[in-house]
Amino acid sequence: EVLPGDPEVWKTALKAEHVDKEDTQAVANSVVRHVTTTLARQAANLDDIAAYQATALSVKDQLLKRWNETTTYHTKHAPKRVYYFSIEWLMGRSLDNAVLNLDMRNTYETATQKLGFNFEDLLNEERDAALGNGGLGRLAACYIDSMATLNLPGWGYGLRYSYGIFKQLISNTGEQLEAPDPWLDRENPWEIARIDVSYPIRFYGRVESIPNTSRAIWSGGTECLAVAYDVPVPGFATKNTANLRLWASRPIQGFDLNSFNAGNYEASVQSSSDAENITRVLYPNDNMYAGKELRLKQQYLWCSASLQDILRRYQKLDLSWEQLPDYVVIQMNDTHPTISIVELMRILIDEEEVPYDVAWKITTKVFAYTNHTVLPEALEKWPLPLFENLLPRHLQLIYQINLNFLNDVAKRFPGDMDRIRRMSIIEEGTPKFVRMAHLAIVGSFKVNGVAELHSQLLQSTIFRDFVEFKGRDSFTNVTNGITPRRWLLQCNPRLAQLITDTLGSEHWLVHLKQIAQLLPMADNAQFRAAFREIKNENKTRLAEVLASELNIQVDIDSVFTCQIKRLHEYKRQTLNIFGVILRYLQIKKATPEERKKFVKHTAIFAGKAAPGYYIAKLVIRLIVNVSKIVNNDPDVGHLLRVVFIPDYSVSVAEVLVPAADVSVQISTAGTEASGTSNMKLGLNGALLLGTVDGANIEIAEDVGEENAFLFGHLAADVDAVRYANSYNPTPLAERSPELAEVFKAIEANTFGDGHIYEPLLKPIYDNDYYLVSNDFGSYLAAERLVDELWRDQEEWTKKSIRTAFSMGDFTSDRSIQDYADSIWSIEPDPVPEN
Ligand code: F55
Repeated sequence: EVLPGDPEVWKTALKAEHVDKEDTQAVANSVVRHVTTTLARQAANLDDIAAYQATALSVKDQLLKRWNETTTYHTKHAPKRVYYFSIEWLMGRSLDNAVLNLDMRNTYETATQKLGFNFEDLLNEERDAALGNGGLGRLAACYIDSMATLNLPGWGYGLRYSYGIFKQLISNTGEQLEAPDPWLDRENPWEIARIDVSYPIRFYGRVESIPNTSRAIWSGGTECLAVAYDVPVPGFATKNTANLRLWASRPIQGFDLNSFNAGNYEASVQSSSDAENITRVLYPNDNMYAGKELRLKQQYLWCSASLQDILRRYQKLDLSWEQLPDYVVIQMNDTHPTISIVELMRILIDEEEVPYDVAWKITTKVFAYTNHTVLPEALEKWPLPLFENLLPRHLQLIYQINLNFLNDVAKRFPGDMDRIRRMSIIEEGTPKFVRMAHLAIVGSFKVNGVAELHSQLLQSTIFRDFVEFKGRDSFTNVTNGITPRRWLLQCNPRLAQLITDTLGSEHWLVHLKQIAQLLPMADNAQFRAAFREIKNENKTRLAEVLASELNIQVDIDSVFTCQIKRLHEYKRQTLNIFGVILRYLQIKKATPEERKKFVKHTAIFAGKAAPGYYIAKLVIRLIVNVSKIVNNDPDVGHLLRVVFIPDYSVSVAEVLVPAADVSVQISTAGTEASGTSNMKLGLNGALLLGTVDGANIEIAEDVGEENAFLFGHLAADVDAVRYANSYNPTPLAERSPELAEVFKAIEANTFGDGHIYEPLLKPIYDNDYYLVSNDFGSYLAAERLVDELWRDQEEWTKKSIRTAFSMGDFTSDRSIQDYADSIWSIEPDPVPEN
């Protein structure tokens, strides 16, 4: 490498910058340098916030060196790369994760201690990067961790929202209130603003076709800029550092000079604030499509900027466009980035003058699409007039894509007009709609679901026509996974240490299958005691938080059941809270003698409801109001506690997950695509109480059905039960006498005004789409098995150990390896050690 200027000065300077992993003094120096220079603070008045920031900046310096080496190496080596397009990145906190991955946790802990700080306190000063709603956004975060760890050349692309998912407050009446999440107020030490990396983005305007070509000129409308912010993502125990590039929208100019000069100041700043508004806030819906123009602007800005960036990088290689798929693969996390298929076509045809058919051939070798839901209300479809107004050229290209596609369908299935109507990218009606999932399938070389059952259901139901047209090989499954670095090493350090000590090495953290070697330890009484001791310590830590933050006293000898996920009818938090209510009624009815026989329960709930989702919010209200009555009833004593933890987040999950005894995964069969909290909780030893749905099925298979509590109707039977519920409904008391008793108690104002819950209860009386009444009986039976097993703590611990150590397949390393092998065709490319 040629160094400019005096190479000796360079070498000495670079050497002075080097920090040895174990050099506490060098780490302290680097922290203090940030205190005194970057933050301009003095040692004497340094609070935890500033100490955290200086520590984070020091760690970022370490990451950036590795990031630089990785990008320099990959630029030279030019391997095929994967680009993971996700509109959500639910990263959580970075400091603990980074020092663990760098193998510098002890050094930083000691260094900050010597500077007068408690490292744990500093960790708690960090705000979560909560740029996601739930499973989909957290999946992207686990995946980029695994891409870095597996040394795969890959980048993430997303949006830098000024405000992440809203902060959830609970009012005195138990209602969810939303407040903004100002996560950037204290600045973000983990990002680097690349003001030199920005791209223009156009909206609206007009299209002029160029005669005798497929080309057109799109002009007019409004323009803004997408500016890059890079977040380095370290791999575990490797130099490779991935990049997460997030775009922020900015005006092209600070203000409009014409209006300004004419004295119209408001108008002069209007267009610039419109531009800034595009990436202002994350849309807070999960599994629910909203159809707002601003959201389509977000999607287009993100996709267009990312593609311009990728193509600029590719053009430096000086190859033909036909070779693009040998160097670039784009994985679409759901349909949100589908417009990038059309954007690539537009750039190739209109700007690069590639013939239409050649452009289509290239494009359809670049994209692959992951589906995350079969729920019809979640499928993205844009009203055609809105779409045409905002992206007129893209709509033209979609028409062309659709025309060619439907011609091919007609050739394969002559005369089958109904099939053509079903498969069209455009849905007929008033208005018409653009069906993004259809566009995503047509433009991709591979489509995958996120668990076996889900992938099967996709192929046999909503995408069936497409399987018949494109062939089975275009459809596959990649079961989700979670990173064991965050979801075991970081959140449960004592269990991680026990595993490392017993196995004699840390290799399991990158080869999770190895923990299966510990399965025989379930029969070792001493190991069981150690394992249980760790669980109890984690429960104690949670109990302390609940006491200090929520003023709720819980008994750590009770069984901690955890249902921690977004609120949604299909996830059936209802089943759980109705079960709690029944337990409460039974305790109330019991004699003091009988009460002694109850198993003590602590029912823990956490999760946010979409602000516009009335029924989901009502479920929160019911849970909170039940908790108030139950927790303060002297008849109940320690037999039952109900806890709703407000403002669920990644960092809250890191405290809950290691403390859970039971993992509550009770969606209506066929509705939860995969689930990932089932994996986090299982890996930390929680027993699965679940329906035969999503990844529960694969988890139960691996841990052994005798170690889990499965219940409920099967996916194959749901339609028939639904049909019976709505066309020939039997009274609720016949479907479930226990549930009828629960509803009666609610309606009798046992938990406050009963009538407010009518919108929640009535649909269950009337047609019970989610089979709450039909599954309640078998849910209660499963709970009885839980209670029975809890009475035998040795048996319980055996099953808990077997659960944890059977989770080897649910690491995101395995998922990412599956993607790399069967979809992306990319190889590890580790940065050489020097
Ligand atoms: C967010 C916005 C829209 Cl418009 C649609 C969906 C979402 C969203 O958050 N979806 C989501 O989280 N889906 C979940 O994805 C997980 C990861 O694959 C699955 O485990 C889970 O089953 C699924 O519901």
